[in-house]
Amino acid sequence: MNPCKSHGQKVLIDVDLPGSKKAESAGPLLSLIIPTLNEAENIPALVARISRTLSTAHEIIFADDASADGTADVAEGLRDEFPQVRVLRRTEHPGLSAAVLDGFRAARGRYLGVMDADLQHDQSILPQLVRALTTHDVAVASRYTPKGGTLGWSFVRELQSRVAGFLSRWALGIDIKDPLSGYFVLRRSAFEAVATDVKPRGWKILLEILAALPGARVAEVPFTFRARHAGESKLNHRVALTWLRQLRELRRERLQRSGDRRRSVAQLSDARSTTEVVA
Ligand SMILES: Nc1nc2c(ncn2[C@@H]2O[C@H](COP(=O)(O)OP(=O)(O)O)[C@@H](O)[C@H]2O)c(=O)[nH]1
Ligand SMILES: [Mg+2]
Repeated sequence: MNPCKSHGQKVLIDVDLPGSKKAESAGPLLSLIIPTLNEAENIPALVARISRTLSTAHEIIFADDASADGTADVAEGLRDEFPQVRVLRRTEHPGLSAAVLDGFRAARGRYLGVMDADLQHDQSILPQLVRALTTHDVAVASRYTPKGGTLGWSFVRELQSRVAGFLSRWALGIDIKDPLSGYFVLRRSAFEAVATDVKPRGWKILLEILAALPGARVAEVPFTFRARHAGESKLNHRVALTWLRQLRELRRERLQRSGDRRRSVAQLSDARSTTEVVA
């Protein structure tokens, strides 16, 4: 273990490579958390695709908010064929970020990941994301790297997304190209170092994690964001407003922290995250 300090928070960088004996012996390498709200039609195909793609030991944890369409039952039904599937039936504190955090807490893997249920997130880059964690703390599936993209979006939708990305970078003081991605993996040790700082505000849990890990080494892996397979998007104006509030609070907290830092003569480093595109 090689403890790195960033902004007074300890980030433990462990060096076991995926596939090594030690890595495999302690449970699955990767715990993939999939938050779900009415995704019953999507998850059989999703689980089959993930299982075909990942050769490393993994578990798939559905964090479901009492979906009316029986998503949790459908997921349970997959366990005979795919024993790596687990289901969290959530009854309190509904919400995407809260569901992801519950999934992280239930996870047994050394790496934690988040992916949407609707097949918009290309599972074929999962091995690349996992590999990136041998040298980085966080690996983000990115739509806005040169080889990434979005399929079937209107000009206005793409513009909204890019403006939202720009505002997020500004609020957090980071230069990650796709800070609003809902598809990412990170080392459990990195999450555990900041778990108490990560709040389940709104939808954008990656923003919370990046804000809490200002010295993190972040890799971005390009992918093409596809059209939703079945069902409906839950993104709405309320979600957008919550995101704006989240940004305001994250920026205020960041400025507060940097004010505290300036006042502290003991502060030795002013770590900023380092970002690298891994194509
Ligand atoms: N547990 C949980 N999952 C949610 C909630 N809202 C959305 N999701 C899931 O989060 C993922 C992203 O939502 P989606 O509607 O696809 O958003 P979009 O891709 O921005 O249109 C999907 O897997 C949804 O089922 C929620 O309130 N609770
Ligand atoms: Mg979606």
